[in-house]
Amino acid sequence: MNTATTQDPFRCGYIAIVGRPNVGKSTLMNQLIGAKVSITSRKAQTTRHRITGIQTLDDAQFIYVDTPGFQTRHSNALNKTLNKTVTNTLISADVILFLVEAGTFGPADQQVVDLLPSDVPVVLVINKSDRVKDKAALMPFAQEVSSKHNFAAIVPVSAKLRFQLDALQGEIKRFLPENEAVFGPDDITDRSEKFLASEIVREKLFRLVGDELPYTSTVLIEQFEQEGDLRRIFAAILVERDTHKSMVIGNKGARLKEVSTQSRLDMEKLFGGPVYLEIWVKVKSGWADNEAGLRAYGYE
Ligand SMILES: Nc1nc2c(ncn2[C@@H]2O[C@H](COP(=O)(O)OP(=O)(O)OP(=O)(O)O)[C@@H](O)[C@H]2O)c(=O)[nH]1
Ligand SMILES: [Mg+2]
Repeated sequence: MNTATTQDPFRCGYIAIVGRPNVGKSTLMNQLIGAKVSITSRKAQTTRHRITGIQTLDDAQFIYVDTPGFQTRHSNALNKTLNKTVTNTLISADVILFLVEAGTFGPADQQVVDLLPSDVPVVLVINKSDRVKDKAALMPFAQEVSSKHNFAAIVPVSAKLRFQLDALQGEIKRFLPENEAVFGPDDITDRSEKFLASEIVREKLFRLVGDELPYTSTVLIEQFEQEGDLRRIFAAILVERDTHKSMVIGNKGARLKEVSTQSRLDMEKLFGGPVYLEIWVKVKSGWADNEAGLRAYGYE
């Protein structure tokens, strides 16, 4: 814990986390705030919404905003919506974290650089540095990427191993404006438990069902009730076709059971109490094809 003195004005601001898909944006946010509010997986398009993660210290409040990976194909309604979420988040940021993967900078990264405003401090975060055996190779890579934009700071990190996250936090804090706290000291997100529950089930779906399951599968919480400590949650996994339904259910229901068990354990950890969870699989096609369908499933 930092000890605030009267010389230290309180700082509070919004920190946008942007980058191409799969660079580790959500992993980084969760590690920075010390709680898992944003889902992660090795598949691209894991994050589909703007997700806030809050950390409050004695002298500062960090309001991180995790965003979907910027999609290079803009052709369908879902991708357009995801990219709009990224650009809208950039508009209201006090600080921007631009993430790249150590050793890799391609056209998909450049497209995100092209979105960066020139009047907001941008920290270049070189993630997954644990994967680079020869640390000396990070220097020329950092130099190459730093020529693409006028970055306020450059920090190599490993979100997964928590390497250099304190250094990153220190850099961010320097750029936070002097402001009162926006959220309470114990808040970790502005998202509802119902929303977080649907995201947890979607994460297990992404992680436990094979790559053949189309990205248009989604999760809807049909009922969320609290009785004392116990949360009763009824969720529906929506898939495009009957064949996808059997993929999710698995042999004798084994896969759905695993999705359900792992989801429940994560929910109990995040909500801090017992959860009763029932999950059904339903066929519903075409929801991601148009804006009305997207809005119906909570896309902004
Ligand atoms: N080795 C290593 N893997 C990491 C690190 N950070 C994240 N990953 C892995 O990278 C994959 C993607 O992580 P996410 O946090 O979901 O990435 P994202 O940028 O949020 O992805 P989208 O939301 O799909 O854009 C996961 O398998 C993570 O475990 C890291 O520092 N080192
Ligand atoms: Mg993500």
